[in-house]
Amino acid sequence: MAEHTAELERFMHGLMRRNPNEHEFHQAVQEVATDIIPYIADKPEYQEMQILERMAEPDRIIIFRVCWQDDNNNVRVNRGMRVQWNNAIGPYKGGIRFHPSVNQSILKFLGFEQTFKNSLTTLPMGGGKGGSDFNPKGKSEGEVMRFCQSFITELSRHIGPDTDVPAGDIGVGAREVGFMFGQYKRLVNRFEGVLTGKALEFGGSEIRTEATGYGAVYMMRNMLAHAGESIDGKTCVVSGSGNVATYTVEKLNEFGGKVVTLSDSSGFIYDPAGIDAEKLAWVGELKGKRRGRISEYADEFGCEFFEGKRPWGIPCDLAFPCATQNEISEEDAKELVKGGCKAISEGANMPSDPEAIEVFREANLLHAPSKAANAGGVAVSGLEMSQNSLRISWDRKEVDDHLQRIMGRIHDQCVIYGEHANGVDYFKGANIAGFVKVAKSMMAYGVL
Ligand code: NDP
Ligand code: 2IT
Repeated sequence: MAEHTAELERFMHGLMRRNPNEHEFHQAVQEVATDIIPYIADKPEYQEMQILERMAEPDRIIIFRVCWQDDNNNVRVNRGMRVQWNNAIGPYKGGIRFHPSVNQSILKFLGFEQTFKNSLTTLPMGGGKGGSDFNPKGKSEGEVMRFCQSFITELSRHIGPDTDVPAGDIGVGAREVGFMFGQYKRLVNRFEGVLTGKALEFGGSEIRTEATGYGAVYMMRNMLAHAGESIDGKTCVVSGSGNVATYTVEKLNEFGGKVVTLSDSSGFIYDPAGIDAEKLAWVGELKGKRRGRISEYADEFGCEFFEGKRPWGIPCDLAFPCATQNEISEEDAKELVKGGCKAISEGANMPSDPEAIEVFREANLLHAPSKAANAGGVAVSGLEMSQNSLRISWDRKEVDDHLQRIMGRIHDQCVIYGEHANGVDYFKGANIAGFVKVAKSMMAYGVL
């Protein structure tokens, strides 16, 4: 163990020196390296070929200026970026995030994580991530369209259905994908599956919109089943109120769970009566075209809104962080454990900070890491690519069956590599299972 700690320190020291001030990126790599270094300790071929070192370096990062004009004809400038992390097992694949916090560290952590996540899906997809510091909040439809067209005009030189296939993430949904796909198609004069998350009318897949949230719930169902439990009758705490949160709530309701919270960047609502289908539809309206604040839910349905707070202090059986990275601190984690939480499925990417993970580990909670729990979204993106290549579309049941099978396989791979005397370390299981396929492919290619 001691020699693994020394090796981890050496590895992280080098990584931090080469990538200064990229805290989210350091965090994501450290979490993976903690499991991979002991795993490859008796596999000298991986060390000789510097596989982990190579996996911690992106293939390339493309950075570009995005100019557009707002409704008052002011010229605006944002920064666009695409991190093409690793294409050992398939074309680069991963979402695009529009949020003012977007920077190189965040996109590198997401691209790195995506490589392992996509490998876990068992589909042939490499890892990538992109985005911009553009803030879609408060922008008109025309402004969003002009921004998207400008962004994709530059990015179009670097992507393609067999090269790099972007999709949505925070701030990028069907509307933005539509604007980007339309402009790409116009530029290259080809109708091809270059983006996923498209609307059904022009090559989108059934269930893609729902897939990340549904998948996070399937992962929870699988973890609970493995431990002899079920979702039925459980009280659930969910954060966020966007795409992933909404469909997490929908599936939890279907499985007999009771969801009592939702949040956004201004605070959370606590509805002890439960967020049923009708209330959820209202949230969809609120957060869709209207882009309203979740505090309005409290006025509409007569419950409490906690300004500037996160929902982790509310007693629950199950937790689903579905907003953003590092939204569960050590303190939050202790609150969750104190409130009776038994299991967590991470809909958001890297929502638990390292100290929080340690709290959950010590309390022996069932804890599915994001790279396993939210892989349903990119898995159905992979199925959208397959359908585009075949020029056919499958019905809802067919796609949902695939999604459930894939989430089942992800769970089982975590168990294979993560089972121990007192349960399953889902972090370790996901890290090793995600690593193996990419590492073996890189070995086969020699020194690249
Ligand atoms: P949306 O843009 O649809 O929703 C994001 C939600 O998170 C909103 O409620 C937003 O609140 C909240 N949020 C965003 N940033 C912050 C912040 N800094 N602090 C507090 N709240 C915040 O995004 P998605 O639902 O698509 O994404 C949510 C998470 O799921 C992200 O971590 C994303 O990477 C991950 N994910 C998404 C997938 C997908 O298919 N869409 C697939 C896999 C993972 P507000 O409206 O106030 O900004
Ligand atoms: O983080 C993620 O997995 C996503 N945002 C979805 C990526 C995709 O290509 O569907």
